[in-house]
Amino acid sequence: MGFYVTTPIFYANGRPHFGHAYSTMAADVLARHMRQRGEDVFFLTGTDEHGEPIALAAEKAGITPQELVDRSAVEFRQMVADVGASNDFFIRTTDEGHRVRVQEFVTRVKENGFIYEDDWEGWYCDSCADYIGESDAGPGETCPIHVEEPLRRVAERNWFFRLSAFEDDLERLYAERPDMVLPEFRRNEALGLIRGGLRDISISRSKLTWGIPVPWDPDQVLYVWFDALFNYYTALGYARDGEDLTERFWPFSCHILAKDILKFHAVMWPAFLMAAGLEPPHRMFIHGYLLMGDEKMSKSRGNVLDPFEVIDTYGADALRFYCFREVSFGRDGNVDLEGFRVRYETELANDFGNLASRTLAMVERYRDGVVPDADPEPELAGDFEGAVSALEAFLDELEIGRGLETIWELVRRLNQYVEESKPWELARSETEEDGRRLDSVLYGLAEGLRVVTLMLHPYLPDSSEKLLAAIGQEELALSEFGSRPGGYRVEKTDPLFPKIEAGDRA
Ligand code: ME8
Repeated sequence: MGFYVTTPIFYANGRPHFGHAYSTMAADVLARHMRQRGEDVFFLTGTDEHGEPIALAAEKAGITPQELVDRSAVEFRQMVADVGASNDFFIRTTDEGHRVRVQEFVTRVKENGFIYEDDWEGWYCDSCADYIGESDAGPGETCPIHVEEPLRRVAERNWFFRLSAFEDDLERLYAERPDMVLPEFRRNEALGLIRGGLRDISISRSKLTWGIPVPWDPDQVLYVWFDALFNYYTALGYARDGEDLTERFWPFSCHILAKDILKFHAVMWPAFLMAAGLEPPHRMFIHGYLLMGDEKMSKSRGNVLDPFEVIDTYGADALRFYCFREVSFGRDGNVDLEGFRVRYETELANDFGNLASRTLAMVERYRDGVVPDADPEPELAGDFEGAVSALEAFLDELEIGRGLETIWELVRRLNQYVEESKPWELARSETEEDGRRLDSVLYGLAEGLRVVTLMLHPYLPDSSEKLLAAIGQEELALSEFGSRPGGYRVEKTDPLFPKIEAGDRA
């Protein structure tokens, strides 16, 4: 069974922002962690390039939609690289491979009897690219989400998807798969939408040309969500030349997304798949919103955290660490520059950076750079018992923040161990017993550092690799405390998380 993790595909009409970076980092932590466990992993991200909002943005900018999405895809690819993501493929919905497969699916859904033609009249929000029910339109016919935007009255002859036919199937699916949608409160929200009754949805647009043509009615293009959601499935068919990955990875997907697109993923997507005769996704995790302090509203503009400036100054690891330490994954949470700096200094530089530099320096000073071949003290070994499986259990539940918290308890425990065992006093002593104890202490510290660094690798890919290289740990697989014998040489490294002077600050 493979492990297939995805981010939403981001709209190619805006600039990449913190929210996009956040979902990408989360998916990356899971992908890297599962690779460490020897799982067969595929990590997908990309851009959503069709639909009215994109056509409108291109018109405004005086360029063609294709030019707009080509530029935007470059920026999103850069964002993905900047946050250190290890994605296996970057899908663009303008890819030919995607288009032909979407056309196949929609044809299959029609053959299965779930698509029909009908007239429609109602409210439409250009920014949502969605129809708004009569009762959902805000006062003065504005969008309930884009409250400033007037809705458009539209009348069209369109193709419709029989979403209403899936109420019972969806209800049954949710009962059979209690953890398909996580966290639980989001699952309940989705169930509420299903139980509230589902309306059929229009899946084509007649006045738009920027999209995938409806195969049997080329004057219309497919509704952008009908096209976009299928990316999770189509990519597997053409991401690797000459190899179809579908059997290996579908339905073992784990979709990462935020609450804004819950309805599309938790209600429509499983229904689309069932209608095409395909397995619904294995899992999806709906995370919260990062609240970043609006430029206009924020009293001190100076405290707004720009993720890309932070990466330039402090590196991607620092940003990844901060996000998953600061905000409980699944909940909304505030992020700001001051909070970032505090965690950088107190946790990354002091807790972890110092633990690493102290440990390596003591092995150098007291044992000429060779970790003693000794047994660890039982108490320290005891504190590491079950640590790897605890981390695995959290990440199996996609609890990225709690996973990091478990690791951090060990980092703190190791620092406390340095204080308690006082290696510098043992080193001054002339007795054989203290010499042996120093061997055990140094072995335990080096071994603890190795184990936590491996566990931290998905969160801090760059700095962990530097440190693992310094201790000659080549394998990235998670490893139990006590499993690497001493007798190996370590090298010092430059500080992993250097002090950033005011002038260098983001
Ligand atoms: O909705 N905090 O694209 P999009 C955390 N193309 N995450 C955030 C966020 C925030 N403040 N703001 C955005 C689309 N996100 C569609 C998706 S999928 C088949 C099609 C993240 O560019 C979060 O993952 O508007 C959210 O779901 C996504 O960006 C929306 O990205």
